[in-house]
Amino acid sequence: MSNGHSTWAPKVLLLICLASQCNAPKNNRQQVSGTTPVLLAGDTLEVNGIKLCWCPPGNFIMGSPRNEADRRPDEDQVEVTLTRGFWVGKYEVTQGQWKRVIGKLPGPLTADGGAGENFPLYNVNYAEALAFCQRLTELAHTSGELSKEWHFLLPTEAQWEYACRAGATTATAFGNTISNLQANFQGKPYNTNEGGTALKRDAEVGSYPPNAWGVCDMHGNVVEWCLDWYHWKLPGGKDADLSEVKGTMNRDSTFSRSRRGSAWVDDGWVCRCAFRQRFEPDRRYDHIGFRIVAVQK
Ligand SMILES: [Ca+2]
Repeated sequence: MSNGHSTWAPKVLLLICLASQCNAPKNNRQQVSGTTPVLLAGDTLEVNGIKLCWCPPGNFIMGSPRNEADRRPDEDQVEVTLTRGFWVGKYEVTQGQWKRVIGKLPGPLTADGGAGENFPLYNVNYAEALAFCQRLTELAHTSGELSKEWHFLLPTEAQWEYACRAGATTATAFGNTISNLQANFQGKPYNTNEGGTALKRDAEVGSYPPNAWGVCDMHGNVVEWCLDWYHWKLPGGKDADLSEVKGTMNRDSTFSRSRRGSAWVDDGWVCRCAFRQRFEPDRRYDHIGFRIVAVQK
């Protein structure tokens, strides 16, 4: 996709301001009237050294069709409209970015999880991930890199799946198959005998090909926290946001947040765009991290 817009900060601010003035077109383009720039899906932006990809407003079918191999019953399809475009992290948040924005890592590093500036952050709970978003927002407002009408957050499940699919209606962003040539998971590839080698540990972010909108590692590497509470039924409709609505209760009467995207410990079928998991928000694990979005307030 076009990466024609530079990451030069004043231009970035201009683009964000322009985006905030737009209505939702039906195609994958964010049109701005007159001679002003046009934001295209996959256009890039960099804030505080963190690369982001543009996800235009649009409609999509969230979840999986009944005939998709290995689907689960909490993936029944719904139609979703996202009326406003948003920026999504090109990569999972890295350990280096965490150190720069927050300081001390939130949890221990492990041998399998990996250590290094470009490895994804993990062993982070939901509140800590949100605190990162809040601090990054403060820094970006102060530096002028982000308009005050925008802020960083975790993606809703709808935003996550929209960015993962990048226009694809297939089981994965790469078609109805996925292998270790395309994503970091272990175990059987999905719907293919294609090879590749499972690392059986984390990889540096961006070690695998991006999807059509330039976003990397939506399939595999670390699972990613979403903003929403987990609801058995997918939220459909306009700008679905279940971050304030507690959903399906766990057996022990607790509630879970949603997490998406599979990890280096998972089989290939878990990499499907529609695959969903839950996790109690105060817990942490060495294969669960997050990625950010920038959205209008
Ligand atoms: Ca991931």
